[in-house]
Amino acid sequence: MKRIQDARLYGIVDLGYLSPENVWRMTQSLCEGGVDVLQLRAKKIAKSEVERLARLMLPITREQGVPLVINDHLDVAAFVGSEGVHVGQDDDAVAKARAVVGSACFVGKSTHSLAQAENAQVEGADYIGFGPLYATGTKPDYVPIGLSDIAEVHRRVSLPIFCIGGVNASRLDDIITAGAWRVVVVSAFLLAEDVSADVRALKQRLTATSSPAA
Ligand code: 3NM
Repeated sequence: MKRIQDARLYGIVDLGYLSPENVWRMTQSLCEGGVDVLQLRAKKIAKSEVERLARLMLPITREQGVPLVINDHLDVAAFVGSEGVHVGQDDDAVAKARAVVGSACFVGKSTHSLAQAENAQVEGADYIGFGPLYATGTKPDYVPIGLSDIAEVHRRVSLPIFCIGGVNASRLDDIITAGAWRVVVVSAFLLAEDVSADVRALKQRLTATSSPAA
């Protein structure tokens, strides 16, 4: 199983972009392309359905050695035994999450500023998301933070930092130049014509470059 500490490319199966029938195929394509970690994000979907989808994804992600992260639903993560769980600023605290999911499951937290990123480290998160870098239809109510704090967040926070929000192939060079080492890509992959090929190409570019913040 890949370790979150070694992950560079984080994919999300977001049910805002695909229907439940396509989750199995999409999970395969993202894993085949080379995501290092994969999240199931299913806002406004019944918990029982989230659990069903997680159980559908797990044999694929396990086979590929890709940790599966459940967004928001701590109890689902605990039931299915996912490798990780992810909470937002308005969700449960990291300590609460850890109490529910146990020590074998890593806990990630969304952060939207330097202060939140530092707090998440103090709270004991295992990794953070940092963004949204750009305005994004996937999280439309959030104000983009731009690229200017990426280098600084890497100086202040020693956890794995996944830059997120509007990340796509055409912005990747700017994001890397700004100091990013790890990225999350959601809609650019889920809407791709050839998902595996796009994942593979972006991963290659990401891992071919080294960052001053690394
Ligand atoms: N979290 P896309 S931005 C799920 O900033 C999510 O915490 C964000 O999707 C954050 O790659 C975001 O389609 C959406 O822009 C990322």
